Amino acid sequence: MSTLDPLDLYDRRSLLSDDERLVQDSVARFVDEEVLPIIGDCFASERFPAELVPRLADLGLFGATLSTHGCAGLNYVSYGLICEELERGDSSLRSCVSVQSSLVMHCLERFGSDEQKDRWLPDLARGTALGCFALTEAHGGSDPARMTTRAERRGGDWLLNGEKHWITNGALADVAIVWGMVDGRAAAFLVERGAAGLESRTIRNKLSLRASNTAVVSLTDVRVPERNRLPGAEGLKSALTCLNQARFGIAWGALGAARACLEAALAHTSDRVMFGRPLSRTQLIQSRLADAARRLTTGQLLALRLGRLKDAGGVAPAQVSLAKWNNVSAALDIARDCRDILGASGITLDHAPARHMLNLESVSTYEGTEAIHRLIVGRELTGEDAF
Ligand code: TGC
Ligand code: FAD
Repeated sequence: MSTLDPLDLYDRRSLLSDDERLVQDSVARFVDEEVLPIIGDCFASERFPAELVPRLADLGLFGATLSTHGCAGLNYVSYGLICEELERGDSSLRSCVSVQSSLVMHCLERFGSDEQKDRWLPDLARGTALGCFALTEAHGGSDPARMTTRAERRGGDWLLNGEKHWITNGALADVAIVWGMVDGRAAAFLVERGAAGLESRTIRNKLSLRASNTAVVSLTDVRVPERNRLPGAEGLKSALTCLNQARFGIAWGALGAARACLEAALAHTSDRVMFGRPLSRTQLIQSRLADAARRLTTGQLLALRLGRLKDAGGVAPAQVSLAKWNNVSAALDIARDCRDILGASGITLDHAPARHMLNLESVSTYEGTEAIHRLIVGRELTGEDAF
């Protein structure tokens, strides 16, 4: 019999360092012991498992690639593995960590003042504060350059007006990084919980990412002191730089969801007897399982290569886009097929594939839809902007 791991056919694990394997194992254990037992109920009841936030912080998962302010200073491959293991549990937990780490802490580290970093990074790392990143508006998230949120000078302060939609952690956040236009150019502001004129409303009845908080954040004459403007954030380019970080994590994370689905389908087909033999002994089922393994394996190798490039000094945005597009699309295909392979039981929350399948619909939409990533890669190939 073969000794290959069906969920890691090319032994990607042997390409990891001891430290990276340790990170993967500790997050995997956390997911097995503390996430999987509760996540189905959280999804069913539309509840973000806030009780896990201190545990995520204890494990050093917030801002894991930063090396100051109490952060773990891990490499990007480790960050990818963290995202993958968390999303094997549920996309909602990876989302929470993506936003906190890539969109809030990285943004502060990259574009914030020393005072802003000292004020927020330690609390964000400890999980005693949560952050959110408010870029998207209702009229179209794919084209954030057309945002209508405005910041105007009022003496030494700024007055913010606008409305942000679909904001992860929006109703839970202690601090929001809000993007708004100043003289036709995007700028970023730290808006703290409790600021007069700041309101957030949780979006209910989502059929996807039900264990994640998603909110509308509205700002009516919110007064923000100059010291809360991120001095280094200049134009949309700065926001897009943060998106690269989050998209990198998603390219890994989606594979965790895919792995959970394939694992469930392998277990089911070896037990389920149909027409007098296990499903796993039929050609069509094997073909579908092989197809899932092919997609998962190519995604795993692509993610690792992307991570090694990033650790070696950087990746081009189009390289991140191709990986986000490929791996999320592969994961969605795997989740949908594994859901079907489980038959009627596949539509329940007793099995992971339907939950992952529904979550991955959001994962495909946020951080740039598939169309946007195709166009980013197309622009890289042709030099033509076709958005
Ligand atoms: P464009 O003219 O292309 O670029 C403006 C400036 O930015 C530079 N740039 C980038 N820089 C760094 N990284 C990138 N990925 C960059 N892409 C572009 C560019 O060089 C230029 O610089 P400069 O110096 O010339 O000014 O801008 P555009 O307005 O044409 O838009 C391009 C487009 C469509 C690719 C961009 O708008 C886009 O990516 N749209 C998708 C929006 C998106 O992904 N939103 C995500 C919101 S956050 C979210 O979804 C969180 S989900 C959280 C979770 O729960 O996990
Ligand atoms: P649209 O931009 O309206 O796109 C609709 C459709 O048109 C898509 O299929 C798209 O691919 C297609 N399309 C758009 N332009 C073109 C084109 N030029 N050519 C061909 N097709 C095109 N945003 C934040 O700022 N912060 C967050 O924390 C955050 N969290 C989110 C959490 C969830 C659960 C979800 C679902 C979204 C979140 N978002 C967040 C918003 C997300 O980034 C946007 O939903 C996304 O960018 C797409 O924008 P849209 O939904 O307005 O779709």
